Amino acid sequence: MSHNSNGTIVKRAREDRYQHHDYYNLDELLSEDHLLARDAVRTWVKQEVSPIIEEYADRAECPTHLFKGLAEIGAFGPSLPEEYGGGGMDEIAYGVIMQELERGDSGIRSMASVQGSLVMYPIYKFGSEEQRKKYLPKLGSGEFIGCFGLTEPDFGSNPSDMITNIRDDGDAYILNGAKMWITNSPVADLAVVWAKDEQGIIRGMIVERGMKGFTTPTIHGKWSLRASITGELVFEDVRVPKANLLPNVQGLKGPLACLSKARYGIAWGAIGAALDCYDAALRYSKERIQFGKPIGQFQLTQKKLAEMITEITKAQLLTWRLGTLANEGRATPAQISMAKRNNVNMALEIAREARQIHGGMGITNEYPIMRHMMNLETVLTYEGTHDIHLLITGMDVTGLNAFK
Ligand code: TGC
Ligand code: FAD
Repeated sequence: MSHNSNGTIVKRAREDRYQHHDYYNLDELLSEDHLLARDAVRTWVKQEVSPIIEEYADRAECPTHLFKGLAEIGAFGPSLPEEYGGGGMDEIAYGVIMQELERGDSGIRSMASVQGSLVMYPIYKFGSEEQRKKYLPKLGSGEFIGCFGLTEPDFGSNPSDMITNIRDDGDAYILNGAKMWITNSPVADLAVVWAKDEQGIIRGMIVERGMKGFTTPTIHGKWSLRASITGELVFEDVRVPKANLLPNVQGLKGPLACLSKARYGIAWGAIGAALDCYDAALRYSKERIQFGKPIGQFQLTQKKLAEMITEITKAQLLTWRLGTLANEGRATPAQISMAKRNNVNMALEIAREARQIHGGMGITNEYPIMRHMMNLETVLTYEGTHDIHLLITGMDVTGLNAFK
């Protein structure tokens, strides 16, 4: 912020002074391809996201023009095969891309997570060859925008109780119900929707904008993820052609497999948000003088910064190992839950500490801290809440199920 001659506050684009932090030389564990992908996305974020993000978040508006750019930098399905619109890279490349996007803003990472892991992935994994050919190249290039409908107004953490349903009607299914809190729904061309059939089995299907009875109202009033657009999906006797049913999966494991893919990306993404807060706080601690010294010279500030980089480094190691396991096809859903839970909570705590280091300035959009902090409140909740992931770990280590 600055003031004009009338004393009015004038907003200006925040300068992105982010510098790389790699305390344990973890870059040495990355391949040339990983580093190239990461640096390309970092440059894109500095050029395209940082100059506009505060203003879009302030207006609670999604920078939808960035969908095309996200496609161009390969952010949609980085680890899906190239012939199906993906990037043909490995899981660590996918991770570092998500990290850089979320360093810019969790909402921008969300745009990519949903498109790649929650829309392209289920069509690739569970769709017919016709569905793959029809939708994936257009999703990969950003020509189509997709969304993922699992959560309902009355069923969030327990999607298995969903009431959205389909009924057989000759060459189509009749879809009824509603989905809530759906990222990108108001701007989506298509939705991957999970609904129960007449036998009560969860099935996935592709619902296209324009189908009669299908609407996507916007949810307003969010104080978090303000640069991401969120809405509902409402189905009133929507005729969905049988050709749109995903043929190759039945049951909750379908959507949960997509969530595993997206939660993995979030585990990496959260490190990006944490790094951005740490970077800003470290710089501020050297520039801000109180009691005649930089505040970074006070032991209490050093404790905050030392703990931040320690937690970031632990999260980086956890995630790198998870990525290695994922590349070998050995990352379990419970391991992914542990990383998502740990890293998002770590990032939120770092955002809070970084805000303190910035004093009053920390609450302004002169710095990215408060925006990251507010975003991370959503990230802590979506894709499985902090406590749900704890219970997944608890179930894994005890063999006892706290949900049932
Ligand atoms: P449960 O009986 O445990 O499991 C049902 C079947 O699914 C299998 N499974 C998984 N498969 C793949 N990946 C996973 N992560 C899996 N977790 C479980 C499981 O083996 C079983 O298979 P089978 O063959 O026996 O049928 O199911 P449950 O009903 O007891 O639920 C367990 C629970 C609570 C962990 C699950 O419902 C859950 O994860 N709840 C949280 C819901 C959630 O995460 N919602 C996210 C909505 S999407 C979203 O937030 C997008 S935000 C996007 C953005 O903007 O970035
Ligand atoms: P609830 O399930 O009602 O939980 C409320 C509280 O109860 C939480 O603290 C939870 O941990 C706790 N709780 C619940 N069950 C238990 C238990 N067994 N033991 C202990 N505690 C428990 N969903 C989609 O399908 N697609 C999307 O694209 C999508 N995008 C989203 C975007 C945003 C901005 C937000 C906020 C959410 C989005 N979601 C999306 C929904 C998200 O996944 C849910 O909000 C989340 O799964 C939690 O569900 P809920 O909000 O209904 O909370």
